[in-house]
Amino acid sequence: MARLVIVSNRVPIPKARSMAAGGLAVALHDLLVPGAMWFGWSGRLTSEPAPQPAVVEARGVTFATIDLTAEAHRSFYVGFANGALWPLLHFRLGLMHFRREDYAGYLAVNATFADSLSQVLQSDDTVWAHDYHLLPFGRMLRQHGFNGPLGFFLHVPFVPPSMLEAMPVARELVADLCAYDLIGFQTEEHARDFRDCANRMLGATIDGEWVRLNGRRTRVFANPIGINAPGFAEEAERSANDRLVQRVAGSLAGRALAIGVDRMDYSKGLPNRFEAYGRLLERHPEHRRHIHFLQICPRSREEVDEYRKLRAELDRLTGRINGRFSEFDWTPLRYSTRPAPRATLAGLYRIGRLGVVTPLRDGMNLVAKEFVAAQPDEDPGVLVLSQFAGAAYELTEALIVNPFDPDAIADAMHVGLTMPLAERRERQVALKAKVFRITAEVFCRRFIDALTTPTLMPVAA
Ligand code: GDG
Repeated sequence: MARLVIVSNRVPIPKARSMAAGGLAVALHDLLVPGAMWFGWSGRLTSEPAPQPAVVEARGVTFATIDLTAEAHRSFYVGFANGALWPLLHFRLGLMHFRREDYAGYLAVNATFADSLSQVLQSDDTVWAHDYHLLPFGRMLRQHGFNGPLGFFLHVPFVPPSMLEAMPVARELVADLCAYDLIGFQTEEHARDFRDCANRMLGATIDGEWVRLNGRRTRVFANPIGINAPGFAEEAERSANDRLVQRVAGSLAGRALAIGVDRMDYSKGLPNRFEAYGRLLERHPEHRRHIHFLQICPRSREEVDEYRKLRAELDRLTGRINGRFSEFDWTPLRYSTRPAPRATLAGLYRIGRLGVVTPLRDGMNLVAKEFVAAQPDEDPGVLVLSQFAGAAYELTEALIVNPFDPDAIADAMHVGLTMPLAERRERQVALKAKVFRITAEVFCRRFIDALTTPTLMPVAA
């Protein structure tokens, strides 16, 4: 069997992975099999990076990493990837900051990745690149003469042509993606939007899932990501004995726990969620003193201005809610920017009576799936889920809300808190079946199968 080479912006150091906060790191952790290679940035900034990747082996997997200069990292990662592409792909044009020099830096780092990987690549490898940092990478790897199967998965949403057109280099980016053999999106809607962009911006021909451009064809399909559901469910059950989980359970003193877990990111809808919680306490005073909201919110991307502003906003909102509703022996909102160990997180989900997942846009949202997997069958909690998370396409038995409407989130929280046990169980059975059906392993197998057996791929969807 051909070697699988995974390429992503960041390659976490193996022994630090259990603390990783971020969907991509968590998902890839389940995808890595012995014999595979993972290539990407080491996380180190140096003034004169070596052109050759540094190679280490851990648990049968080869980790090949390169360093970047601080300037390259600033324009590639802070400037273009997170300052322009991330807001654009999350429908936030007002936050998109496009600068030509950042785009030039983005191209240069992608070229460095392609150049450096080609030094350790074998001609019969299968290459799978991940996420919005690496849109032009496939075209550049082809320029180094690589002709093997080359796939790409976008973890974040994609946008319709009318929105993508705001990006001055939209045509180049769409054309670059067409150098891959296979492109996966989290939902069919995003796959369709990409095909529409290729058609409208480049005149590509669309034939079912296939996009034909300049004599090449690329399959563009939906392949929703999943979690290691059985493993996570076991971890959640085991973590009932985790000291921190026990301390939290004890501190609840019989009150219901509502839980939110998100990287601190403006796409996650945190201010609206906090406001919604305030409205719940205002409009349904019967819940006062009977609920604690725990929001775990590890800080991320603080180099980008908007993320620093978000932090200040959340500090303010937390103060306002606690200042207004707290009683001497009850604090309604607990908010922590410290990451929790994964086992603790699993245990906390399990004792959660409400999981509150309300992003304004999200490719999938793994927290929604983790919350479901962690619930006890006999007395499950209720998931409140944004209609704009990819997960909402699958998890239709959750309480689906429009995250732009804090009153709607508050109403759903009230419904969840008062839902009879029989209905909670019924919803949980359906949700759990879905989370256990499309796991990380299924996601990976579907992608690799589609990538390595192109002749078997259907010509029309
Ligand atoms: C991107 C897309 C897509 C969070 N806090 C802690 C912690 N986490 C873990 C969660 C979950 C992961 O990080 C977050 O995953 P999400 O899917 O919610 O979000 P993104 O980071 O934005 O991920 C997203 C995903 O890629 C996969 O394709 O679903 O749409 O944006 O696993 O549990 N983990 C630990 N401590 C924390 O405090 N250990």
